[in-house]
Amino acid sequence: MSDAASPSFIPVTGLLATLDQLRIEQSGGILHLRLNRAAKRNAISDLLVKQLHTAFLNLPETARVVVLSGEGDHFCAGLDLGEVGKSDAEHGMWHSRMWHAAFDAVQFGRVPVIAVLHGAVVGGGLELAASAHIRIVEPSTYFGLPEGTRGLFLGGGGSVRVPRLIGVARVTDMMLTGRVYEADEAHAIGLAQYKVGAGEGLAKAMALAGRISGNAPMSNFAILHALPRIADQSMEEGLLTESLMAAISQSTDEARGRLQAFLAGRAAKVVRQ
Ligand code: 1HE
Repeated sequence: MSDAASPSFIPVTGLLATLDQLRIEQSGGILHLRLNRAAKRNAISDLLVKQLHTAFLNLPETARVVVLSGEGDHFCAGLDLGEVGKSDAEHGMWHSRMWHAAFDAVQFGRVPVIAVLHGAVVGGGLELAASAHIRIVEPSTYFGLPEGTRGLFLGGGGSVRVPRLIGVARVTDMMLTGRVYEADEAHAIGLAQYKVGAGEGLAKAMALAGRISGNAPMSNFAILHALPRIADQSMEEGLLTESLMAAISQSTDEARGRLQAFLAGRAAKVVRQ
């Protein structure tokens, strides 16, 4: 992936700079976080998942959007298979819960996360990508869930998040038969919202990040934290949650100012892109 889209990014300092399994840079409100284990295809070791958790719990106050990508030729090869053999059932349970905590911090953190995907997005790599809010695929991207062939099961929230994107039947097929979805088909079935040309993922992410940063913070909060909860609620509960969120959002000074600006002809109209 080309870096040309992000010339003004500079490395972060402080705690986040100590996370050696990640490479983290910031430009204004955009934090670019790369998985930095290319020699192992960004396979997720215990150390990497802990560092991801730390990073998302300690985002700089100034960050308004995170762009997540992978160094090297692949986004992520999933669980570090070199670490699995040590597991008994109790360790396996806590290992999975550690991943849940980390990926919950990605999905239910303070800021929207855009994943720029290329090469392999497999196993735990897909579980991580599914925790992001926006997924962009380049033509090299492919998705797989090889857990069945390794004698494993999903453990990073994938059995909860991936069926919500593409349905239980497709996930069942991927896991039973090893079916791999290439970028075009993955985009068509909803594994990614955007499909771009080779090397264009980061530029697309930066453009989307700019738009997201321009939203009212309370609206972004509602989109991240209320929308997925509403989807999991009964219709009656969902409608009530929606009413609460709508009332809170529209009663902020930010909303009042934005509505007045529109009515005075000072705000952008909805435009076709
Ligand atoms: C790894 C891993 C890994 C690569 N754990 N070390 N995930 C998988 O079953 C995917 C396994 N990986 C692959 O199928 C391939 O590596 C790829 C298709 C992703 C990339 O192929 P390639 O040809 O570019 O790389 P490579 O030569 O296979 O791997 C380069 C090195 O990375 C090599 O180590 P080296 O020391 O010999 O150089 C590989 O061993 C290493 N490597 N992938 C450990 N995954 C919470 S539950 C989640 C459950 C899962 O995620 S199951 C799916 C696991």
